[in-house]
Amino acid sequence: MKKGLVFDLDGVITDTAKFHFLAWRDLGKEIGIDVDLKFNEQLKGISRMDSLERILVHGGRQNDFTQAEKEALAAKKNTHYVELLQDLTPADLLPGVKTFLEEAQAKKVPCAIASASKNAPFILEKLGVITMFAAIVDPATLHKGKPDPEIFIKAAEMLGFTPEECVGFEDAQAGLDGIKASGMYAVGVLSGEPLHGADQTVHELTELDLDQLLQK
Ligand code: B16
Ligand code: MG
Repeated sequence: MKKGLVFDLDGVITDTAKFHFLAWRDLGKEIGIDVDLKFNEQLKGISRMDSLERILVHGGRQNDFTQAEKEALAAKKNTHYVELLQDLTPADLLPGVKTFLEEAQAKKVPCAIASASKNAPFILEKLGVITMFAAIVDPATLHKGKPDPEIFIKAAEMLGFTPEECVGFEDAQAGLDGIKASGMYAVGVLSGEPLHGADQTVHELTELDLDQLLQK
């Protein structure tokens, strides 16, 4: 019997990948690196600094910047990304999310957010669902990013459960690998690219029956 639900944010609760893409693409242009939609797939679930490192390697410029310069580049991307987030509203929740969270709340099944994004609290405020989460892991407190299971283990701990007592939801392969490595039951949310190793996959949360899921 499962007792808690642990959600990734980008790609599960809302689709902010398109804004990450626009912000990285523009930053890439400034430093002569082409970031296209296909390459952007590799950045899903990956932290801001690790995403920048991947972009620099992709463009063969991994040795061209000091740490301070890299931090300035990442900050610039984030400023642009946050600008793009200003118009987010509850209408930007992915299909079925609101109903699913409301059902969990009614059944007293606590929910947590395990997102690599340092902007998660701001995004959840904009979407009008921040009060539906009993815990939000602060990615700044982590030692390792996804696919390491640390963020999922921490989320379960914050809910007061073991990972085995939780269901995790992810749209990215790195995150899904982290969920499985933590010991949680993994629901993969498909958004184009196939996902490997999920216990169950759906295209949207409307396909799920919460009672059945809690029996897993
Ligand atoms: P930030 P998730 C991840 O969110 C995104 O998928 C990834 O593209 C992004 O680089 C990362 O958050 C960090 O975001 O720059 O806002 O701190 O999928 O883990 O919810
Ligand atoms: Mg995601």
